[in-house]
Amino acid sequence: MGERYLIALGSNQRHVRHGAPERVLTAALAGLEQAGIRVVRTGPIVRSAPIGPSHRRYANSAAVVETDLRPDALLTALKQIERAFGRTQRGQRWSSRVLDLDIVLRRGGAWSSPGLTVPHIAYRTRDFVLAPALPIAADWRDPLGGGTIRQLHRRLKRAKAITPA
Ligand code: A4P
Ligand code: MG
Repeated sequence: MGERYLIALGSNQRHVRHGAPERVLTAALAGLEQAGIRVVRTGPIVRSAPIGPSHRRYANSAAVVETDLRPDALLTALKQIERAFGRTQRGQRWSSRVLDLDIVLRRGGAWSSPGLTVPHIAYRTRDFVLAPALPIAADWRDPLGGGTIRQLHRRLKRAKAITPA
């Protein structure tokens, strides 16, 4: 049947119609459904300071989705939704964005093709990905040996307790 994926959602810019980043994320979940991507579970919305050059705070969340789309086709669909939300900035990596949709994990295992790497290369050390994913995908296992979301989250908390960010 369908494939399951863990998607990370991020926003640190208002949308002309939807408004604040939190509302952008809620609207993005509806956008996924409209694109035929079934949202099975959604995590909480967390707020955090930006990593990288942007100065605006982020709202982040996570969703488990089910779809027949293979990873490349899913990425294309996610980029279409980002564009529909007016994400136009290109060139500067980590710049402010209305909506960022990343594929964090795929239930069926790792995936690598030009332009797409799953698991997402940076998710293991990002609290703004792991914290919203914890209530909905705690037992999902990193196919490259990184452990479960629960273990990754615990490890990150421990590391932070030793070396404050
Ligand atoms: N790409 C490769 N693998 C993937 C994947 N698993 N999921 C490629 C999605 N895309 C993937 O992404 C650049 C290219 O990565 C895509 O075209 C795709 O082919 P992008 O979304 O266009 O650009 P980006 O997001 O600016 O770059 P990047 O490197 O993905 O940045 P990140 O890692 O997404 O980080 N701070 C807080 N607090 N919260 C955030 O959400 N996000 C970022 C962006 C920085 N700081 C943040 C946050
Ligand atoms: Mg991205």
